[in-house]
Amino acid sequence: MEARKQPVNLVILGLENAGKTTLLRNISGKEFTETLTTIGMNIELIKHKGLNFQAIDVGGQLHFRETLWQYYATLAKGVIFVFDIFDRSKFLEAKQWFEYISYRLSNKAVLIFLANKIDLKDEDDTFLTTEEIINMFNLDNVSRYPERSFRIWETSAKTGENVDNAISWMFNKMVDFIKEEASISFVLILNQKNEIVYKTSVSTRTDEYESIIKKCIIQMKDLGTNENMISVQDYSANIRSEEEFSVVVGAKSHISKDDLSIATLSIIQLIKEEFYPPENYIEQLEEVVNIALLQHLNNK
Ligand code: G3D
Ligand code: MG
Repeated sequence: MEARKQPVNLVILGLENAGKTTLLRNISGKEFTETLTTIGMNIELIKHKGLNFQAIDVGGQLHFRETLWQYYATLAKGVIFVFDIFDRSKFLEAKQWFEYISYRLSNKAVLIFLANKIDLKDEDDTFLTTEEIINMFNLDNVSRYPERSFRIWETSAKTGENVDNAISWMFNKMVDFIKEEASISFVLILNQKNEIVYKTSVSTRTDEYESIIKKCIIQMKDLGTNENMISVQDYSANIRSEEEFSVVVGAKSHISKDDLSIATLSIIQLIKEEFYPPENYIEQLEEVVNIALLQHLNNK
């Protein structure tokens, strides 16, 4: 299936005529690079800010498309559901698709609902109000999902009204999730005397286990090992001890040990290359750590 070759980041869904193609054009400011029609449905792709946006017409019979939707729902980092606020007649069909997708979406995916074509409100008063849409689509329920980031936006894909706001909101939520996933909870740098010369703690107080870590470093020196992975409370900490200094990186335990280990190593390397011994560079250590972590995350 051709569509599978494309990394899925952001999926734009909605019935035909909802405004997806117009939205893509608005986001990218141009025509799209590629259109796939191989699987009996129209898929349009653009790349924007390093993300792949795919617009797909939903509709027709659900069970024909089950596999495909399973695939999108598990991989998408964000879903934009577009609904034409004048399309009362197809509201039930749209609702069926919206529910199908929102229930299967990963908890960490960001979901936005675009109540689209608001520029036509002045000419025609048959539109569904946002309140009606929230009730009819049960949107209050969706936003109550644990961890779910969800919001409804009133947009005009044609004039661009609110499109930037909606997309930016979604981007920011996605970046938050990515950061959180890769999140490092604390970093400690210790000098030769095993004194802490730098510490940053994002989400936790480290003083409770600083003594555990220090003891561990002493043990490591006795044993002649220079790397160790320990668990303290619900954190994993990777300790690397060089001759003259040590670096400790801690994260919530669900993070892969390899990732943690590479993060620690990146900091060690940067210190060795340019900021050695670290106690002479106290002012710069914050930046050293950030640069090292960023490089590490970029290489992932
Ligand atoms: P789709 O890709 O979801 O099928 P399209 O929908 O983007 O092709 O849009 C369907 C029609 O609705 C198009 O009309 C498009 O111009 C119009 N449209 C989409 N979004 C808006 C909007 O926000 N406001 C208004 N007024 N029209 C919109 P045409 O006539 O070009 O086929
Ligand atoms: Mg289209």
